Amino acid sequence: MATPLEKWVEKQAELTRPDRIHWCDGSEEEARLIIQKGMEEEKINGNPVFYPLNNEKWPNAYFHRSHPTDVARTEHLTYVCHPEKETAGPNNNWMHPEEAKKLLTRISDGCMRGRTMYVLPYMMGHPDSRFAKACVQLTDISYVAASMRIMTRMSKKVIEKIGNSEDFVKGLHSVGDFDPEKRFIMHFPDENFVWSVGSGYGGNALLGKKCFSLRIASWLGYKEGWLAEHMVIMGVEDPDGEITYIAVAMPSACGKTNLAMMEPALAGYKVWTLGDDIAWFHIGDDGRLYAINPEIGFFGVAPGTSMRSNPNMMKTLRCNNFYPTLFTNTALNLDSMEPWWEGIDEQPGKNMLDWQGNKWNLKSGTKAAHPNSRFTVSIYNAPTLSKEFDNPQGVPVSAIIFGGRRTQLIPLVTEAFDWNHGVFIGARSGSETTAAAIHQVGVLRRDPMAMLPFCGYNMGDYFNHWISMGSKMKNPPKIFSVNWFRTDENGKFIWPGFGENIRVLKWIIDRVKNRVSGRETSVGILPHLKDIDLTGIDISDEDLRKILDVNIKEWKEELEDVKKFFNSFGKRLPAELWREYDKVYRQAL
Ligand code: SAT
Ligand code: MN
Repeated sequence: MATPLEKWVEKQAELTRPDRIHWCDGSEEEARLIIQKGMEEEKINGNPVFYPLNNEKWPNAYFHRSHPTDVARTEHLTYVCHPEKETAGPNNNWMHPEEAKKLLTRISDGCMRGRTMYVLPYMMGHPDSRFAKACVQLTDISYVAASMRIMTRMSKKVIEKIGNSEDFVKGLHSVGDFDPEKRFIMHFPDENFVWSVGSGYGGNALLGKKCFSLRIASWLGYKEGWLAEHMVIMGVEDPDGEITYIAVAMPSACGKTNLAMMEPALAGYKVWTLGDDIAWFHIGDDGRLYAINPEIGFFGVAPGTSMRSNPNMMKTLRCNNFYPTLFTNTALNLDSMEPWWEGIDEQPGKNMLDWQGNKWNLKSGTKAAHPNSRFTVSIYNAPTLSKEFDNPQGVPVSAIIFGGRRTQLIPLVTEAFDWNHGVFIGARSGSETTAAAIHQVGVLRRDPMAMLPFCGYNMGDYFNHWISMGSKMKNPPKIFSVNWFRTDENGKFIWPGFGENIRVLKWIIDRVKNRVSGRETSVGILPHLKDIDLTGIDISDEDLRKILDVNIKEWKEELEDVKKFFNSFGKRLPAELWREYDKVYRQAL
């Protein structure tokens, strides 16, 4: 008798009609074969899916060039298909599930013809964790199969675990013919099902990541009393050897990965990495909030990554273990067969190809690597990996930080007065846009909790859920806002960032441990200047004052904009958030 899983795979194969079906076991040998197939048989735009790289300099690493129209998440083609439009909310594109399935059935008819269907069984979360979820994704491209093995715990044991059960998360993925007109990423939250066609790009195609672990999982969390968030999880060890766990939400390409594995500039501090993108939170029996990272890899932005900005990532990328490392849409040095990107330590070579495969040199006047070019690498390569990473319970979080890219107004660091005020800070957060998704770069967009593109239901209800989670915790984390990106009159960043951000984390930890007092302002608690440790850096008091300043006149404009945004959720926006809004607004008058 076929299991529900086998029946489901069979049914998808009847629709998509692959030449072969390959049930993956997650082994090292299999990963090698899949990459081999990508080098020798499968093609994108006439080119091989993978090219081998210089194995001495970049062990076990491969280069991938995507279809030129397929380089970032496509939010306008991403839909959340609840039966009711209101449930999806103004923050999501919506289509009725039946209509969506009709459309995708039409597009997917025979779409895997001539190709191999890979059946990928994987866990999001450690298999021993009661928060982990068993998942199966089908895909028709080696790049996605190889990437999923780096990013998730892929193993044939998951098939045994699923056994005869219907309870597994389903993902159906096909690159189709990469036609942007036939590209859709559709979510069916009530069926634990994601269906993605026409794109091979990370967040569109690695369905365990944003699609399941955020959009669908946020909906599960809403119904079941937990949270799925777009956050870094890190441990900060202080000179006494005590580790404080912190979760940080920031929109894509704001430096989450650099932060998660930072080399602190203050002596005696050490950062331990648990995750750079996704956190699932549950309330523990002790009334604290516990976080796990459901992934086991990094899908990070390459440009800007260097020994200066992120030495631990450079070591991670050059480490050799049984997970390969992939580089997507970087430039390529043809003489040394090394990947190259803007901001890396070395100068470009003489014989370079840009991300599209065109001859390139410094005089070309274009970027060699795509601004959203990426690496896919195992977290087990990281020299900063926390020893708690595989702890099925997760780690207890003492501080939650909301950040974004704001060149003006938002102070370097602010502490919320209490949980609800913290939820307000998260909800009003915004960021100037980057290249991680297809839209205009550099405009301010509200991005509550950095979840606007990833919340799988109405954000008004999501804010309510956050408020109610706070009321259930005896010892909730303290909430903070940070902004590393304030610029001066010449457009130069005032705060040095990177490893120096430890100075801000130190203040946050000092506040968590009640070691320092703060300065109450109308927008939250700010540090006294003397409490930001500036040993060893050159930043003037005047500059520090500037980035820790609250200009209430400018805040008034900000609040008007926040109000418009809040109003878009109508009655679903919780009264608690309007109360927090009014408190700040009255003071800004
Ligand atoms: O494409 S991903 O969503 O995986 C990366 C990102 O935008 O954060
Ligand atoms: Mn992300």
